[in-house]
Amino acid sequence: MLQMLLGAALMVTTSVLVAGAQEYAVGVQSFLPGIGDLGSVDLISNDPCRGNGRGLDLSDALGAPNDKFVSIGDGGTITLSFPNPIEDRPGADVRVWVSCNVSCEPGDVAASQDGINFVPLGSLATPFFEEYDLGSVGLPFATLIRVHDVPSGPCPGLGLAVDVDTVESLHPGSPVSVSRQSWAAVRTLYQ
Ligand SMILES: [Ca+2]
Ligand SMILES: [Ca+2]
Repeated sequence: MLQMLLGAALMVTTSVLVAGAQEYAVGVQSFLPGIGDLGSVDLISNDPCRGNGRGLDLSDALGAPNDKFVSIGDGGTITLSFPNPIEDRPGADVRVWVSCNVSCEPGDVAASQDGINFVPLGSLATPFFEEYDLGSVGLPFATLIRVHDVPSGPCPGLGLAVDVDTVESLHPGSPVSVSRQSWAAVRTLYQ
């Protein structure tokens, strides 16, 4: 039994050492569309910032950044899920990718571990992407990231709703998190 436990401890150490690369949002956990400026957008040019609107396709907010955006509607909210929990490690842990027009249609970002309680991470108004640190708000990990559009942006006529390209997990937790939880559970049983 003890040897098995030591083996588990060694597995945890190995997993920490080989922790993986970035991951991107893979699912829409919930979507509450706002009213106005709702749909998908293909970027034409960053200079000047221009896009072509089309029908709403929520998959445009998933995967690697590709200049295809979901404009979530004025006052809308989209919550995205990931293959693995996002862990707090040194520096920023979450990168939210948005359009060049976000300063005219700002939003805010929050993180959740359970889909019920969301902790604000900060505002979203910097073109292309903005980064957030889970540790700065006391979260050791998060499983969901929510982007909320601040209603009625500061540039009337130039777009109302934040355009979400994707959300990136800079510090995917698995298999580290699973190993840690398993080890903690085993150790509790052993004691
Ligand atoms: Ca961090
Ligand atoms: Ca996209």
